[in-house]
Amino acid sequence: MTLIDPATSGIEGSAKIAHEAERAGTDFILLGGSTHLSLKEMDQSAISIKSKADLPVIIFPGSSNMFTGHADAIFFMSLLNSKDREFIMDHQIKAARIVKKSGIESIPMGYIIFEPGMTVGKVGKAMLIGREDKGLAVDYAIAAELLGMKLIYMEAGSGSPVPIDENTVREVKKYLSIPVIVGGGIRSPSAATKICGAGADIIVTGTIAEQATDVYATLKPIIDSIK
Ligand code: 1GP
Repeated sequence: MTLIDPATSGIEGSAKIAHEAERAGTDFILLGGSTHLSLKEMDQSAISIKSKADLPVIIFPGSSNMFTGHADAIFFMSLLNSKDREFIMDHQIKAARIVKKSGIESIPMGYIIFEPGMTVGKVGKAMLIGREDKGLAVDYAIAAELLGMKLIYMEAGSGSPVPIDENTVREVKKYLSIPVIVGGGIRSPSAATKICGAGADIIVTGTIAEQATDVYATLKPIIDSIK
């Protein structure tokens, strides 16, 4: 999946990244990831992305204000290791009616942030899980599955210097029946293959596409390495 944050890439820039990412073989666009996006910006970005790419667009919300009916689905997510209930349940309560009424596919997802956590760790007031703390990672992941969540997202934080340790991913996968997404700091085919080799079902990259002068040439080798 390719994460696009219109707060960083702009509306036209977001559509351009989506188009190039699609050519490179990405399967989904994740839209969001920032807390600074207005609903209008979300609407315009989703419309613009969909005009340039045929990929499904999934909202990856930073807050309850980021729901656009122009996307195909939303990760209805809970930041499970936040110490602030705002990110565990309050945004979800605020967004519930509008999401339900829209009829858009809502995918329940357990979001777990690992060290170093970067901006999302700070903003989300996460009690960060150690990169190699397999025990705690497994406990969170199983709890999410038992709560009925359909996906687990193991996040190191956008722009993290290193991804989550692949052995932690491997351990989590031993216990889960639901798919695992891994993101944060994945920038090379070797990092991608290590994490997918450990059992990750989906990987997310954001920063490399955002910063690339040639999005296609940057993403293609990574996507090819895991498909
Ligand atoms: C952020 O995991 C994603 O939620 C992507 O991280 O920007 O480091 O690729 P990067």
